[in-house]
Amino acid sequence: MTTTARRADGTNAQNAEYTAANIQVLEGLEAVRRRPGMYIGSTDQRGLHHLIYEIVDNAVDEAMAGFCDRVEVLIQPDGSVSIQDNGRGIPVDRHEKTGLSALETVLTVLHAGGKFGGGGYKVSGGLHGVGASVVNALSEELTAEVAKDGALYRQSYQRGAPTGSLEKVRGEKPEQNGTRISFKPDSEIFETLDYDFATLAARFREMAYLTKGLWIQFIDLRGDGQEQNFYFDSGIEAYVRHVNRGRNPLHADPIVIQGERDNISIEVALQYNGSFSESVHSFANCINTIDGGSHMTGFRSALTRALNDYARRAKLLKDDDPNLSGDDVREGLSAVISVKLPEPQFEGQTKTRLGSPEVKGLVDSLVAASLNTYLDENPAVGRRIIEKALTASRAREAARKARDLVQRKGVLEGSMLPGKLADCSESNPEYSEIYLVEGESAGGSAKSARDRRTQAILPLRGKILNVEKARLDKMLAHEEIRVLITALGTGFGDDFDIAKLRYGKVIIMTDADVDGAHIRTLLLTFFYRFMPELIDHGHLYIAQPPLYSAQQGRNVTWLYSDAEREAFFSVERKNVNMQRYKGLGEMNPDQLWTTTMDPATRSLLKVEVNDAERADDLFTKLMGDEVPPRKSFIMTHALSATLDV
Ligand code: 0RA
Repeated sequence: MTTTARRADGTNAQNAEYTAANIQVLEGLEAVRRRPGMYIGSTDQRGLHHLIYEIVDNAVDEAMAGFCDRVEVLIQPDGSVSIQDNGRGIPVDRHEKTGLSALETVLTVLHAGGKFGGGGYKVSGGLHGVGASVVNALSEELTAEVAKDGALYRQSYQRGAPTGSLEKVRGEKPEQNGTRISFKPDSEIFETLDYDFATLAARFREMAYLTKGLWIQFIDLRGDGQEQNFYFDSGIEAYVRHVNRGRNPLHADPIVIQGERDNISIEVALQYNGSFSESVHSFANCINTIDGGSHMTGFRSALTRALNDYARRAKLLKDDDPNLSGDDVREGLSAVISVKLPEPQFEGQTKTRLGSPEVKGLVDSLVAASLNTYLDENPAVGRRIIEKALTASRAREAARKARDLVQRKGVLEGSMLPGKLADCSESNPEYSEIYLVEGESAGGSAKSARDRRTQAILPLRGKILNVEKARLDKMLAHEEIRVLITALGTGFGDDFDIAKLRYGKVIIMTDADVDGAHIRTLLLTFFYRFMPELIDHGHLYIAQPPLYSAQQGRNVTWLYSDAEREAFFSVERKNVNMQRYKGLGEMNPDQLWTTTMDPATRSLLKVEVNDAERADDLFTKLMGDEVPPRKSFIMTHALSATLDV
């Protein structure tokens, strides 16, 4: 089979090479029609908009290359769209490889756009760069008109296939070069032909900001008709002003940074406002890189460094102050970063992050150097920005503390019981009790000694902190306290709920020595201060281990105080083996059970606060800042003073 193609100059070309190429072309376009989603994402309104973007991008590329300053987008009442620019006009001469005109190649060969012609693009946009051929394949009808060198050329297509050859329109002598592509999306492919004016307008606005000096006219002839024009002399500087409108800018004019190196153009505009949010938009070749990438990374690093350097130079940060963080310097920041480069690499699932690693260092060094200069020349602005960042830093520190508190509370409310807790099997608090035991070794003894059905053991390591002086948040930073609260199950602070107490008796069991007394007092203080209900409802107890054992043959007598000891020796005793117990760990589990833990034989002190005021006063005295007299005072007075024995 041979196919006849009429060339732009009106002659016919017949050859096998062309035939093979043409079959490939038709197969390519057929593939697009079979699986449109692969090329434009979807066939809903988004996909529909994508067709327009694709063609407008090509015109904007021509503008970025400096050959075009006007783009008109026109939606007709029947849903067809035409996009016209005043660029050089798509070339119409014969394309080497395909034997077709360059225009037909662009419109029928997948991915051909921008890759032909010696004067191709320096940079190329396009959302996915699928090219005009995809738009052509998905259009019922498409007509391309090119005004070039005083002549007008035209060619039409249906669903991607040319309906005739490229013709030179007789009698037309256009004075200006340019391109107009008009197409009607295929209703067999698209679920809707209903464009959204506002969505399209927002995109055109963005493109106009990013291509300073480009005029985009958008006319919608459907319904009552609408028109919007976008033109920004100052490009992204105007973009930043737009973002900051109504946001109370901290300085009158955006800071503008521009430069070009290694064929990569970099433009940054930034302006702080009174808000707390960050609004930084980054683009690579006019594509909105919503996931950032190397240009964003370079910018952030430069901003943080330059502002810290300036703050130190200007003595707004003292030598021993920590640096401002990235988050601090970006609070209330509005910025636009736009880079243009020959072959951008996009990464990520949606290709919305710029890879191109070489961009990072270029942006970083340009932004840092420019900011340094700007801040030195505009110290009043510099001071305002640094003061804002310092405020952000302080607020962040306060928020962090509050958040820590909340998070810890979350831990306390969780269902996870601490690992150190040897719980009992009884879950009814009426029948269960928990021993708070000082030290691991005593804890071990108590675990062996206990009735595991009703008695839980929680060993507490070392000295719990001095709760009288500690604030709520500091106290919760203490592991032992968190473990204790979790084991009790009541929650804490505002969330305290006595009904959730997991044990009817909370028993403090400490050594009968100075340290034991100290820890006991600390625990009492904690409960008194932070869980007074526990005392009010009569849940808090103190275990009474013996001080001495007196062994006579097989008889062992346990003596719980010096008074008992004296009474014991007030009668004649022979061959008594007296032992003083210093620590709970010195008793074997059997002994601990019979003397201290067996409900049938033990004695417990119930903690009662009869006179709250007096107790409060005492605790304050005990736990105040004067350390030296404290220990002896605790030993001699604490228990008797606060406890109703
Ligand atoms: C490459 C080279 C030349 C023009 C274009 C591309 C071009 C493409 C589009 C797409 C939409 N509008 C456009 N305008 C121009 C010009 C080569 C020459 O100087 O002839």
